[in-house]
Amino acid sequence: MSPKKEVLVLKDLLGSNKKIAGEIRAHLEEKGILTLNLLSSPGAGKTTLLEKLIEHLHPTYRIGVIEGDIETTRDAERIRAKGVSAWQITTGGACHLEAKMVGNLFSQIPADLDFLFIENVGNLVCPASYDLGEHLRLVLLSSPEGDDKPKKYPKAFTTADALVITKIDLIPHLPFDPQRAAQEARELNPELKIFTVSSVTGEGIQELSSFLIEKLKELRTIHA
Ligand SMILES: Nc1nc2c(ncn2[C@@H]2O[C@H](COP(=O)(O)OP(=O)(O)OP(=O)(O)O)[C@@H](O)[C@H]2O)c(=O)[nH]1
Ligand SMILES: [Mg+2]
Repeated sequence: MSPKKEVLVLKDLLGSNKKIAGEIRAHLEEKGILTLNLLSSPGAGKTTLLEKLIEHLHPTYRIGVIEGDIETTRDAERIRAKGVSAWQITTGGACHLEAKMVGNLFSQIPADLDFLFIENVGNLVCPASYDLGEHLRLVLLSSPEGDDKPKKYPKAFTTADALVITKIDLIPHLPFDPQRAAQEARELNPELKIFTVSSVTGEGIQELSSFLIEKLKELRTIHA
């Protein structure tokens, strides 16, 4: 295929993804379910952060989790062990989730959820191009990855609503400057909300939980 045709095919794919994502978002808004898409490189701490958020939010809030991975149901099993429903999507090789994969699960997802978390495939590049119908996109950057990453992988940061700097308990052992990471990310996206958390010590989890609860209230006020 010529490069020009390849670009056109990609545009078509993204166009139809966008349409499905819009339908998913409208459905979720009607039900009052705040939906979050979590993006990061592999191992940045997405599932561990979800486990911690569940400890804070469940059972006061009803939570469901969609887990995206290339292979295995390990992350869904971790979430179920916390007493929360989880649906695993295994992409069999694809490096990102697409809206139609989320849409296919809809008949299984209870209509009375408060929060639907979608953990994307561990990858800081491809998932950034695919709207899944979420209301908020969280990008995680863990301290061992380095504070220079936002400008090297800009789309994940320009399309996100919030940056969550994870594994801050490790900062004393690393040449990682959270201020530098935050500044780079804000230069790309001045609107970005920034949180710093450790899923080991629990630092910052309360602040992030409160932000999510606030956003749930906003969603329900707007779509009452
Ligand atoms: N020190 C420290 N380790 C953490 C923290 N959060 C997660 N980890 C560890 O980092 C590793 C990866 O965490 P996961 O939560 O599985 O990462 P993930 O982003 O879900 O990984 P994938 O789903 O494979 O992309 C595990 O060994 C976690 O125990 C943290 O806040 N501090
Ligand atoms: Mg995971």
